[in-house]
Amino acid sequence: MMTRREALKTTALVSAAAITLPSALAQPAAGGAQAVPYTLPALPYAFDALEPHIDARTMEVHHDRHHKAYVDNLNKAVAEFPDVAKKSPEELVRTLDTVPEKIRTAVRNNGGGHYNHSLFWQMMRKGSATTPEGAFAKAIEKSFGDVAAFKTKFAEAAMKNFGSGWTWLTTPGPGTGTLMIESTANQDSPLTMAPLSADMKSFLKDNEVATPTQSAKIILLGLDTWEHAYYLKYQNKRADYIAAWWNVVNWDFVAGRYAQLAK
Ligand code: MN3
Repeated sequence: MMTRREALKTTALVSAAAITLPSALAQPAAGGAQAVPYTLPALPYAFDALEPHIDARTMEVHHDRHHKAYVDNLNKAVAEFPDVAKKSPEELVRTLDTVPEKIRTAVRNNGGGHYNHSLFWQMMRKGSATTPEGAFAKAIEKSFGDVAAFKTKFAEAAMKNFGSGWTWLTTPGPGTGTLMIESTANQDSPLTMAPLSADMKSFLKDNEVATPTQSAKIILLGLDTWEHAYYLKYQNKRADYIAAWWNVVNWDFVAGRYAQLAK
């Protein structure tokens, strides 16, 4: 139960956020709840759509509880920071350095969690397995030899990522035609740039080079290797989860992102 003082404080925070947010972002929430800047996207398929590879109970808990918690905690973190709340989840992780220090860790964890999961649901689909095609298939061949070799390397990286995190297929930027496999810890995003060292900052300044504010990297595919993504069905057998996950990868979505964003 909330005390009266807490309830007043919550109401005040929510009201302040609702007043200062641009109207386009004040999405009407169902059930008469207060509008918030970030909302949980619906799963693009039923909880049991990915059976038997990813079980319905895991999908339900993962989406309705874990992803929802990231969204709720992100909204709490930005409640008093309307300039931050204006940014899309992708902008948040691309420009994490500019987020006020007071809420940077909360945005890193929960903004990252919201963005990563919003992509992850779309990277899977119900139905028969497909294979990479078109320009994206050519890029896979150029970077890894063939699709089988890519899958082996990706699975190895996902197995090596100790603890909770994600493994990603990214490209350094549009037009490079290069693909990379990389892993991040927790809900960190490969789109977040490492902070520049003082030496690098002064080098850039001395050479009159503008300090880069965000990376040009693009995410094509991501695999959630947190135990909450597989423990109910696979327990400690992450390798089995990864092997099963290839059956539900939505290659059309991944190839579409490549064709649209990275060519
Ligand atoms: Mn997860």
